[in-house]
Amino acid sequence: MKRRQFMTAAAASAIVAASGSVRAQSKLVLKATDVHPLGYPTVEAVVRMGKKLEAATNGRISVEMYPSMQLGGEKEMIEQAQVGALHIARISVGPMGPLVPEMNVFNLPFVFRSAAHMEKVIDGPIGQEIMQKLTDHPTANLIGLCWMNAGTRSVYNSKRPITQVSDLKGLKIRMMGNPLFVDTMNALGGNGVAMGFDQLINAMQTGVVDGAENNEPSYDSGQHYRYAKYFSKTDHLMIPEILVFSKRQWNAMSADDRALVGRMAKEAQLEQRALWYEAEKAAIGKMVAAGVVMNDVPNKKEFQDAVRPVWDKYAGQHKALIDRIQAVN
Ligand code: GTR
Repeated sequence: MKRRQFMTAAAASAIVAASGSVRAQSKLVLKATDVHPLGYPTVEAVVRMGKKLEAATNGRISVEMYPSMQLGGEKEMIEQAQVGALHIARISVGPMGPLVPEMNVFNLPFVFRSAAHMEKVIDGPIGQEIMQKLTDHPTANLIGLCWMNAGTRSVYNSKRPITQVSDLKGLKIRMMGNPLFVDTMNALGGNGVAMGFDQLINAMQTGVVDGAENNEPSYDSGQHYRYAKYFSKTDHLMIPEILVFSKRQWNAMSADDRALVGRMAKEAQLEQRALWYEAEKAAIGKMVAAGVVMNDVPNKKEFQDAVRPVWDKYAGQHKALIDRIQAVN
């Protein structure tokens, strides 16, 4: 009896050891998604990150990319990452603002002076702190991996060029799902309509909205120019994007694997940036070729003054943070 018990224990520990080594070597396929198509800078950066992870782990860790809203719109992507149904999601800070209040500071209209200013902020301690707020958020269930560039957002519509604030009067403009953006459009005199990126084409086709606002690469790759040919360089928002990782999966990974993913994500941040500037240039070229009517806004200050009520409503609670952002140069 004694002997039998001993053997059973030995057999059990052999099984435990075997399953441990199987676990150490078992393949991990990280499911990643993005609203944008293959080739878009954010998608390409994550695809490249996957190849690097695969090379660094001899194929043990890889990334499977689901581009073009294959897993739903941005809201669905966030929800799926939160429950661990997917592992990596590239999302905008836009819809994260209501969840992580400090992130909403990046969503304030005209908060950054220039792309260089924005990059300095996200690359520095403020960027790190704000990303950490997301990671530490008690119910978000997400790990913030890195920032990405998304240029500036400008208004486009099917009716007329916007050269001054009053041109927006009466226009229904789709905004991202965050009350701050609806308030921004309303402060400018338009009618802000919140909806997902995945619903926008249909809304423009059916006249539910007259247009939207976004950066040039999204306008181009989303083929929004087919429904809204007036693209007016309002540059009212400069919202960075983020790569998030499911906390559930993160907690299941070894410290080494986490460090590796974290390091590669940091590299992806810079790789995406270079791709971003190329894509922006290419998109503008394609917009010209597609006959988009583009115009500059001669008096930006008029737009900045018009969104003061948005600052009054949302900025007060973050004054110290905003002062620090403005002091970065
Ligand atoms: C894009 C951004 C997406 C999404 C989209 C939108 O510029 O990359 O993540 O936020 O805008 O307007 O919903």
